[in-house]
Amino acid sequence: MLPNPLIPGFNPDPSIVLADGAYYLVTSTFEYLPGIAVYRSTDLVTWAHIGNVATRPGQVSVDGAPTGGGVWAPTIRYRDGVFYVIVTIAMSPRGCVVFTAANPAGPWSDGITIDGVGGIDPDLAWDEDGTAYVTFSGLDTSGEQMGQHLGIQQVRVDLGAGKALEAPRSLWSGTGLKFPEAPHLYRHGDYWYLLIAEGGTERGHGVSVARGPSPEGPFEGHPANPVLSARSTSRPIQNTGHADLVATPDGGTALVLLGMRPLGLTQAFSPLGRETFITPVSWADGWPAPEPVLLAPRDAVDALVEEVFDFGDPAALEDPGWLAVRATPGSVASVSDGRLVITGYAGLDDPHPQFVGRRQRHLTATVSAAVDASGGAGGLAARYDEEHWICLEARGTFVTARAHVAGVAQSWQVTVPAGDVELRMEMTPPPAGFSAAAMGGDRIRLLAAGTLVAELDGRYWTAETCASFTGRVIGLYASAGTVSFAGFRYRGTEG
Ligand code: 6LW
Repeated sequence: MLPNPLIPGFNPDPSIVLADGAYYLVTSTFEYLPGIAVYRSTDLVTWAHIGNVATRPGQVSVDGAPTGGGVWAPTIRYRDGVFYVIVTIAMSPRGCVVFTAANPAGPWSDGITIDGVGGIDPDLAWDEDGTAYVTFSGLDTSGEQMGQHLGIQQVRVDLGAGKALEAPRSLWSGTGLKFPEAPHLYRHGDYWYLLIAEGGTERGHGVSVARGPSPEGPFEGHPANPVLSARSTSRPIQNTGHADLVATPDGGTALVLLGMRPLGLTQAFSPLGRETFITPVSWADGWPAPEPVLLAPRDAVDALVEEVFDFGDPAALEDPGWLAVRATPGSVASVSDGRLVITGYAGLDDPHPQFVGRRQRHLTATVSAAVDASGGAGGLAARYDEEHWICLEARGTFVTARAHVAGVAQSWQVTVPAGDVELRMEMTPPPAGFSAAAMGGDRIRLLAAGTLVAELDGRYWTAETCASFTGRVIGLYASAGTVSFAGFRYRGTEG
C-alpha cells in the first residue's frame, strides 16, 4: 500500500513523470523561493527533496507577485533525455514558462516564455509525430478580463521559438462544475485521455476525465464524472483533485493529486494546507477508475522525522527545503561561525520579511531554535502570509509571543536570562470529545526558555482561515538589528 500523505506539508498541484526507472514530482511554491520543489523516488514510497527548479530569482520573477500569486501548478515531462517543466507564473510578467534540465536536481534553464498561451495550469504533451501541445485552463488572472474563464484550451507550440502556432482552441471542459483546470493529456492504449480538475480547489474539488482519438479530441466525457471526489464525505482527506497519472512499479496506474487533512469535529481546519497524495487506478472499459484517497500513515520506522541544523556546516542553507518570501534563503540569511545570522529591517507583516523557514509536514510537530537577540529583535515564526502568523520574538532579555490574524493582534511577554534562549513551538491535533477546542484546529503551544508563553487554537493559521493556496511554513526571522541562531530543530510524527 502506498503511503498517504505521499509528500506532506505545503505541496499542492503535484505533477509526476517516470524517467529511466525513477519518479520525479514537482509542486507549486507561489511567492516563495526557491520555486517549484522537485522530489525523487524509485518506488513511489520513499521520496527525497532533490532540488528546486527556480533557484535564481529571475527564473520566476515573483518579487512583485501578490501573495498567493506567482508559481502555480507546474507540469513535469520527459522526452529524449530532457526534463521539461511548464508552469504559469501567475500575476507576473513571465506568464507561461518552460524550463529544461538534463538532471532534475538542477540546474534548470532560465526558462522561455511561450507567447500566445494565457490562462493557468499548462500541460505539455507530444503526439507520435513530435508535435508539442500545450493544454491549459483558460482563466484570466489579470487585466480587464480578470476572472473570465474560457474552459480548457489548447494550442500547438514551437517550444524552441517560445510561441503558440495557432489561436487557442476550446476542448472538453468537464461536467459544468466551477473552475475546469489542471488539464493533463496522455496517450494510453487506443485513446488520448484528458484529465482535469473541476469544482474548485476547496471541498468541492474533483477529477473528471474524457477520451478521444487524437490529442486535439474530439473528447467524450466519462458518463460518471467526476470519477474522483471527496466532496460531501467524511473521509479524512478532503479537497482531492488536481491529479496526474503515472505508471506504478508493479505495472499498474496511480494518480498523484492534492488534498487536505482538515482537523476538528466538523473537519474545518487544515494546518498544513494542500499536500500531495496518491491513489491506485484500475482500468474498466477503457476508462481510468481511481480509488477514493485513503489515509495511510507511514509505519513506526518512518513516522518520526527529526531534522537538526546546528549551523556548524556553512552549507546548511543549501538544503533544498529552506524557503524565503519573494527572495532566496541565501539572500535573507547567512551562516558563519556555527550560527545563522539574519539582519532585519521589517516585520512579519511586510511582503518581504527577513524570514527563512521550512514546511510544517506533520500534524504533531515541535520546532525549536536557540536565539541570541542581544543585537536586535527576532526569533521563531510560523506563517501563512503577511496577515496570518505567530511568533516568539526575542529582544534583549524579553520574549514576546505575537499572534496576528487578518488585522487582529495579541501579544504576551516574559523575561528570559541573557545569552542564547530556546524558543519552541509545539503543534498537536485538537483533543477528542465535544468541546470548543475539539471543533478547532491544532493546539499550538509557544514556549521561551522552557516557560509556556501562550497556548493558541491553530484554526487561525490554516488554509481555510487564511483562504490560502500555500501552507504553514515555520522558521527563523529578524525584524530589527542583527540576530543569530545557534540551531534549528524540527521534529514531526505522523502518530
Ligand atoms: C492552481 C489551480 C487552482 O493553478 O489553484 O484553484 C491554483 N485552482 O489549479 C494554485 O494552486
